[in-house]
Amino acid sequence: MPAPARPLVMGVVNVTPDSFSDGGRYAGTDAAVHHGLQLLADGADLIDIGGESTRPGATRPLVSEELERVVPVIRELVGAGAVVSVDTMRSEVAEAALAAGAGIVNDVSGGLADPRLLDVVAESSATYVAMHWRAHSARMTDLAVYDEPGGVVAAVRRELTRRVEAVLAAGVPADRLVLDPGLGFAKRGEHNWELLRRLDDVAVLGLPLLVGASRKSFLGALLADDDGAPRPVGDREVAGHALSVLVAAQGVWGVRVHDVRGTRDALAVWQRLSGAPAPQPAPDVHLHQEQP
Ligand code: PMM
Repeated sequence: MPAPARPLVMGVVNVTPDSFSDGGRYAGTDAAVHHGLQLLADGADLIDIGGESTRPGATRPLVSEELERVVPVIRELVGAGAVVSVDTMRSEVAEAALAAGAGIVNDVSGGLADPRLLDVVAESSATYVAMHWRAHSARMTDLAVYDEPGGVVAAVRRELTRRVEAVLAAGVPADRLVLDPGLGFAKRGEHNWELLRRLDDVAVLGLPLLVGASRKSFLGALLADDDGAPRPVGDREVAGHALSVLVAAQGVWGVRVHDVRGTRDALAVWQRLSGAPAPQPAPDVHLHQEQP
């Protein structure tokens, strides 16, 4: 069987003072733009720009704060030729981001946090990423319970199916829809591993998948030292690259990562060995790929 195409590499720019993964390093517009340009130079296909930290227990920014964080960065990076995705759960932010040139709306709540966001996407030509989510960060750890038959995979599949129905009902066509299992969102380490082991069973209607494992705490726990202290966030990249290769071989549409250069290196090795074709060049707004 021919290898699936290389996944699109989505580089992360968190314009936040409090994200777990990069701790506020790109909180200002200039630093965020500079970082986005570096990710492009490193080989990112897409740049994901977010202004709300989703770390467990995080407080939500005001809408005005989120807008001030992301819109100028989106405008500059679109101007530099990037295909930009906005990481937001809010319709107002999605609307402003699309007006500033974003081509993808990456909604970690899959339309649950703000149902009007689906209408905004439906009225645009943007691609929509619907992630599996149960509640805002303050409550999500309490909801990491998957006791029903079929465990986490069956639950994520069922809950994503409901989201797909809502997204289609809002008028977003299926060929602009990408799903994400939401690693770490209302999930403990064992849930993330089970989902990664069975990604095929997560894909609903054969829709493409985006996977965001980069720097997450289940990798810190995997690499804990002899005393059980998790590996620090900045030192989890190699494990993330291994995962990017493994999910690439499973045919995912995209990987959301912080270290774009390392990811592209790891994927280059896999591509060379597997004969995987490059992804289709990312067009301006319409990024859906043929599934193998
Ligand atoms: N993870 C984070 C934020 N946004 N979006 C998608 N689609 N999938 C993810 O797994 C995801 C996301 C949280 O991590 P960060 O601090 O690296 O942004």
